[in-house]
Amino acid sequence: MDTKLLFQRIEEFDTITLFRHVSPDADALGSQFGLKQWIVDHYPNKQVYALGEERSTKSDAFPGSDYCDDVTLQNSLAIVLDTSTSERVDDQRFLSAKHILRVDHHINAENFGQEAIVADMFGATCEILGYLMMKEEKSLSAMCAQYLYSGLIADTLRFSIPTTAPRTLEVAAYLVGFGVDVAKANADNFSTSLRLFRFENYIRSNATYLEEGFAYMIINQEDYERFGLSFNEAKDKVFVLGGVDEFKAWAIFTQKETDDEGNRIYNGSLRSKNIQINDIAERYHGGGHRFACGVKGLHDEDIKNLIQELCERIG
Ligand SMILES: [Mn+2]
Repeated sequence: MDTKLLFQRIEEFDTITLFRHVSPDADALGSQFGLKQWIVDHYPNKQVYALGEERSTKSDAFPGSDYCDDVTLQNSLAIVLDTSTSERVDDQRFLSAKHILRVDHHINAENFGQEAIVADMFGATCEILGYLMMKEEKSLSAMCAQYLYSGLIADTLRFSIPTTAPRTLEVAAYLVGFGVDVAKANADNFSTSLRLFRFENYIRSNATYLEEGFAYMIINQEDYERFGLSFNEAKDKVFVLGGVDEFKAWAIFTQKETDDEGNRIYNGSLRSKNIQINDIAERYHGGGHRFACGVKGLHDEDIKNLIQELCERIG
């Protein structure tokens, strides 16, 4: 990995726009605001914009987005974070930027932009940024380190996913050395509201278990609305089914909308203990990591077929 490229490009441009993916998670937001903070700390005269419309409700640990006009954006260096396909970039104006650099830890699905720092063995985009800063011996403010650490523990599930490496923990140690409030980062990411706690218990009580070692839950719109939740609040609950000895793989399908014919349309999150499943997800308008991926736009029939394919793979 070229550990100098990111810093060279930042040096070269006076205006820098930072982009993340739609439905941003803590790694998308942490990498975006962590990098913004770093640039602001080190180059007070550069213009830096963190862009993106969509926000989940559980993101008060991060500031709001900036506004950037089209002309300013066209003259900027666009850094696209944590996003593997161009269509998933929140704010498609990134395409008009003077130069596009991508930093991502997803499996390389599409080459877009002029340059990329892509490393799919890294657990988080925040881990990549922290690694680059560590290797180049950059100093960080406590705020910058806090953002990066938050994204790091979110995507690595507190250093418990299979790709967690000595490097992951070295990066974490490097960040914590700049004054991260570790307990706050943990609470920001993993504490839950009473509404969500009750919804999570509903999932635990009602999930279906198949003897191949697969557990799943189909959640309809009226199910999550009964708990006072929006789609965006309800869709991220796949972790609820994790950590069960009997489950080799698990999934949650959440109804996003109803099509013109009245059919329910679902997005899904798939997880696997140690069997690759992302190639299956790719056949259902999805993809992601080997053991953690998503699918979208599924009808009831698609879900049935997908479950069968997953059971054949793990059974
Ligand atoms: Mn990520």
